[in-house]
Amino acid sequence: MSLDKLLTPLTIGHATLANRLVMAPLTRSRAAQPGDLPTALNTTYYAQRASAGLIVTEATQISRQGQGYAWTPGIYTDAQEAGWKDVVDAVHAKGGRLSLQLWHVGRISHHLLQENGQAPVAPSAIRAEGAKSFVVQEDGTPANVQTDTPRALEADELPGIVAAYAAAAARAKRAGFDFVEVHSANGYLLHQFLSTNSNQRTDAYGGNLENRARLLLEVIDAVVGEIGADHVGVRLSPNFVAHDIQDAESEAMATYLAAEFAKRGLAYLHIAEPDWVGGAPLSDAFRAALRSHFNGAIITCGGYSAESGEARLAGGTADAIGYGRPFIANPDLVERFRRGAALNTPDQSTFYGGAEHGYTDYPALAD
Ligand code: 8OZ
Repeated sequence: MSLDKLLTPLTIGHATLANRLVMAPLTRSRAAQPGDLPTALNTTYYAQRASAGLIVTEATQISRQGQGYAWTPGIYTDAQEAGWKDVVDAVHAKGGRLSLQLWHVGRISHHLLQENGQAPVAPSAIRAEGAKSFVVQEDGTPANVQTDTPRALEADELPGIVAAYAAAAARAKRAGFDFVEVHSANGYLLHQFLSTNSNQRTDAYGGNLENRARLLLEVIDAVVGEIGADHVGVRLSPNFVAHDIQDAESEAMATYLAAEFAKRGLAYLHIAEPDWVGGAPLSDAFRAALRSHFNGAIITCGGYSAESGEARLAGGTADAIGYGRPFIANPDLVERFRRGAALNTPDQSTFYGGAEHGYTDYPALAD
């Protein structure tokens, strides 16, 4: 089958991508310790995948408070920024583009990851039942553990969280990223504010749809103020059901937000589709509603093949397709799609943690 759409350039915000394959954000848990630093190995991994139209980096915490898993990288120290600059320079040298995904996990965390062993923070003091953090325990052994009961954020703490996103965006700009992507999906802090069951606040940040959206929009405005709307994307996951998120209003929220993002001129909206974690598949009517409310580029992500991605683009409700697992196992995924070549199979046992194996040693096609 010809991939006329997937292999066509796309202008998003200020930049033109060489094709419409987006490398999805993928947590790989290989940052250097201490300091949660991007490394030369991370640079090699991203540079191997530079032929993607756009690389969205692994989720990157904007603060120590925003961390929920050991060994994920940050973007709040000078050394982290320097590590990311090396990643950006290597990808740019190969003609690629990158978006840094800005992350605060909220309640999906554990006191062993927090400063002074404090409780994690969230809109309300409601534990995410069944959700796991990844920690290094006091005896030095790593483990997946039930997340802690969070402490509800005071209203006067929220400006500090907004400022941490803005500071992270400023660092991303200095490191040379083409975009930042505000992670408001998958049950993390901003999604916890959006969702009816995780946000039980009675102040201006809860109680109705507009109030639940307020923190995200304040974050977006602060990030836009720092780097410009044409450098900013955002990720949402309507119908997402993991991390103890249950929200009958998630489609209405996404549609409302799409219009708010359009008013602000954001570069792109990235949708994490629910089917791979469970949750009702997105309907065509909902996809069309997002399209009609948002005038920037729409990236959609979740279990696509070359063929189903091409068909989605042909259907007109998305401009680019996010590929996750295929990019883990195929650094040259774009070339493989172009040639109709077979794909390497990803090895789940090496997704998180470790070193080169399962990270930078997947073979590219022979020339
Ligand atoms: C897998 C493992 C840890 C984190 C997400 C940042 O789902 C993640 C994540 C995925 O957005």
